[in-house]
Amino acid sequence: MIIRLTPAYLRALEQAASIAVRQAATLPALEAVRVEYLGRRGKITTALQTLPHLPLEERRGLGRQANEVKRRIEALLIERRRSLPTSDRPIDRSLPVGRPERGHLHPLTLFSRRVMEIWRSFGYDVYEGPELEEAKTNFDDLNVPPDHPARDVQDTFFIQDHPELVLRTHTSTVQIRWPKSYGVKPPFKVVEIGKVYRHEATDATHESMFFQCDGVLVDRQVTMAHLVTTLKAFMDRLYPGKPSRIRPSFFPFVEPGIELDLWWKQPSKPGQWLEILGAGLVHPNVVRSMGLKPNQWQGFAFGMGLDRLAMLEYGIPDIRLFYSGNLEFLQQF
Ligand code: FA5
Repeated sequence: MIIRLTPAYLRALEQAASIAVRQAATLPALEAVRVEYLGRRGKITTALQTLPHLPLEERRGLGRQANEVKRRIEALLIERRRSLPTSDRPIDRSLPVGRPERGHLHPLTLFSRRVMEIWRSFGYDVYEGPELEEAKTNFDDLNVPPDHPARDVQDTFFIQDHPELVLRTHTSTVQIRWPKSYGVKPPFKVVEIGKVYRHEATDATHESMFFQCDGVLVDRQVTMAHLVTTLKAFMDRLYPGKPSRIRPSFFPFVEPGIELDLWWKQPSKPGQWLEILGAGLVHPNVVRSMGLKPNQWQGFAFGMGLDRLAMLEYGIPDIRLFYSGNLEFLQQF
């Protein structure tokens, strides 16, 4: 068909196109409208092709007008496309939905629960104390002297304008809080698992926030034999047959003090001892802080690094992975 391009013809085309766009109820129908008007052989395209045959004085005005009509039709098509459903299939609301991805417990939570179960089976109570702790409970009551390096701002997170508060540096605070805050009378045995904070550089086995599990038992005539037997029984339940060693050590809140290491062997690396816990017989000054008489009551206490134990359990080479938020790592558990 030979068409004569005129302003009236362009107006008619635009009107027809906008009605067709509005009436298109599906994406394929809308595509057909686009082809009809803007396709290679479409009505607007064909009209534009007639331009060179027009007298020069008509050509310029009509060319501009035709291009404007083209742009307006394109804009209408884009707007209509956004408002149409992306699929022609009717929506069946009774169909089962795809399974949403589910999260799961963090490996340290899973591991803490296992550790807690073992202590519960040994008859221990479970306590949960505050992470924002009084400096007195974190240090003084535990016989840590005022000039001890742990009290330095280089090692401990203090709270600005509140020198009496710290982010607890260990869960050994359970030794004071359990008998004092709860008025629990001896004999008692209790464990606490929780986060602790230290202002220190991190590496594969050190974090500035990590988990500890502390325990304390108070009774009459408690000896190192009770402590060592308890720790061995715990390790045998957690890691039957894993090589361990006990060394003498020093902590202000126990006397005598020991440390326990476990053998850590990673693939293609030489094995090494990894320090897991500190322990000892509760210092008489700490027994007094509990509000008890040291000539009547004795106790043992221990504090272990849960992250390090979990590293051995799951074969994790670097403690920082626990806190990396790396989904590839976390989804393995
Ligand atoms: C203590 O925190 C003592 N409160 C433990 C204790 C309790 C001793 C009761 C005596 C009686 P230490 O700073 O060594 O001690 O920490 C105990 C364990 O926590 C370590 O053996 C180690 O397994 C773990 N640990 C210590 N520092 C870090 C760290 N920066 N990152 C990860 N784990 C750590």
